[in-house]
Amino acid sequence: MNKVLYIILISLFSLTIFSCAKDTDEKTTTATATLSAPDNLSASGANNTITLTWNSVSGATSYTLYWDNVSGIDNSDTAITSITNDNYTHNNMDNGSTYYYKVAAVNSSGTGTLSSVASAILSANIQGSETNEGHTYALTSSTMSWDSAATAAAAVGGYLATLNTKAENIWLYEKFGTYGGTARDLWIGALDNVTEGTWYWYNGTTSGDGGVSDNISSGAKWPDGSNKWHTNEPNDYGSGSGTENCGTIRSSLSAAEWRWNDYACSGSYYGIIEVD
Ligand SMILES: [Ca+2]
Ligand SMILES: [Ca+2]
Ligand SMILES: [Ca+2]
Repeated sequence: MNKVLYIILISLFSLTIFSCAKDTDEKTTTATATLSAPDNLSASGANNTITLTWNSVSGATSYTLYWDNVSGIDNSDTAITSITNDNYTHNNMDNGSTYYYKVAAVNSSGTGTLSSVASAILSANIQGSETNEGHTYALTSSTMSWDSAATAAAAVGGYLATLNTKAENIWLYEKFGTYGGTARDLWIGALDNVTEGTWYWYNGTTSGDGGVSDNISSGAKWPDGSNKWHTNEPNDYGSGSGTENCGTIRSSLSAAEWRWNDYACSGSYYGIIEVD
């Protein structure tokens, strides 16, 4: 073969290979990316059912929901696929567990980033459960003494709520203070049963917030200057000192009220359970 022709053919062959490689690279860089995580995943539990809602993601063809009854959800957990709405009703769930969820948007490139976690508790002793800021909250199914409410909380791995911020306080009032349309007082985890007038959270102190959570004495205020306790409360009302030693959110007042009252611990109210 002519040596010059041979070199020309080899050169053309190399050029063809180079061109093909370049085409492949361009296809990769222009492919559609997977989608970002849906915001505001929320879980509400009651009556063996958990209802989940989230913000829709532009470009999603469906959503995949991952769940388990232990925390630490990732894409190896049980998946519910092909959800075409931005909500899901999870039916026929067993009582006695806390259920954890994350959701991801799906497009032609696959499953996107998983959302933050939402959770709800189902228990025979609980009538409703909601998530806020990474904590699970639940309302006891009936009224009971403070001690019984604390026992019900421990039975699901929680405690009667510690109110760390005004936002948490108001959120709890709005979610549970008139749950099911009935205004009710709600046991929280505040006590002055050891030394009259010395209020503390029975579940322990909170560090790292400048003492905001732990200051629950009479006259205590949130950082915005609003009072934690209702007007003239706590008043240890009743015959003799130490009569009212357990804290509540006082939602039963005719005027909407998220602030607190002290009641006799033997009183019968609903409890707000908090689970970390
Ligand atoms: Ca709390
Ligand atoms: Ca008292
Ligand atoms: Ca009182």
